[in-house]
Amino acid sequence: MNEEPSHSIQYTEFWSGGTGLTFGIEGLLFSKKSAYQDIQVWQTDALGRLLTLDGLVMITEYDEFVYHEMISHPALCLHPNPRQVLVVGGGDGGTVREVLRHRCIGQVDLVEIDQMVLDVAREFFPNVCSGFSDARLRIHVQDGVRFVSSAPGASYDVVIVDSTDPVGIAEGLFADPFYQDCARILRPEGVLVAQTESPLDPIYKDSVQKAKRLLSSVFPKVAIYLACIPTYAFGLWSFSLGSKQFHPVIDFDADQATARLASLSGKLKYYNSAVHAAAFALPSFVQELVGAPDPAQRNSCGAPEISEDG
Ligand code: AG3
Repeated sequence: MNEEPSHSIQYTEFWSGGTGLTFGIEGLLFSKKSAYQDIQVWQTDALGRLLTLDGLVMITEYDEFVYHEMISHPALCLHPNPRQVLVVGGGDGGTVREVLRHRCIGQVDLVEIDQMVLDVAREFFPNVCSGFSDARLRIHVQDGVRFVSSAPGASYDVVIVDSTDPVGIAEGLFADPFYQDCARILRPEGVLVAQTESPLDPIYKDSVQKAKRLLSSVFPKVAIYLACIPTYAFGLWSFSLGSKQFHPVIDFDADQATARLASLSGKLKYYNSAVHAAAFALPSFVQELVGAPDPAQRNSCGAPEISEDG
């Protein structure tokens, strides 16, 4: 047994197979059942505040920057001139905060199904939802699948899907009709990015595979990228990017991205143009799961290839 100082309260997110991540807890700040899910806010001993939905970690103040920067900036920096952005899910506001750092963005639509998540963010996570007062933001309390199915064609430059795990209310956000609609509402240079779980997760690693397959039938360029998010199940997290025109590695203009990043409001802590290229380099077990990257991408990364048959 590992002898750690005993904390009188602990919170554990149970992963699969009796594994999990335990937080020492100072106190429970909020606990309510909304129309959609159980919502809790915890004050942890070491990682700031923690938001859980149905018992699953959504954000900690400690590492939310990694996830929110990485779900936003790769797509925004790939697009030559993003103006209108749709964020599906992400009611805590972290993704929107990152999108709004780009001064070229004229309008962001945030579609969150659960009003209580927005309220909890306002009350307990002011540094995460700091974009909520930005005049460029419109908040829609609505089901994301329905919003996207009724949105006009070619009306967004970037769509970001910041969902919970692919069960219950988020299931429709990992499915073909939703991706088809996302492609329809994106303009010809449009880029979609979705959080797609951990490739190390024995149960949810299928989500990465499925996202790659479904997006490939809708977008001409599809690539998976990774970031380490220590408080999410199994730590190594995947994002799936579908693009109509620009390949996220081959067509990525690092100088343009660096110039764009220099003009952001606020300072990033994780993403930069070197991280962009690195994030798309896939470990061999992930290549076996989702297929090897485009050969031109491999060359431009200088990454060693693994053979298609493993
Ligand atoms: N969205 C991704 C949550 C997935 C976490 N899964 C888990 N802990 N098992 C979080 C919303 C952040 N804006």
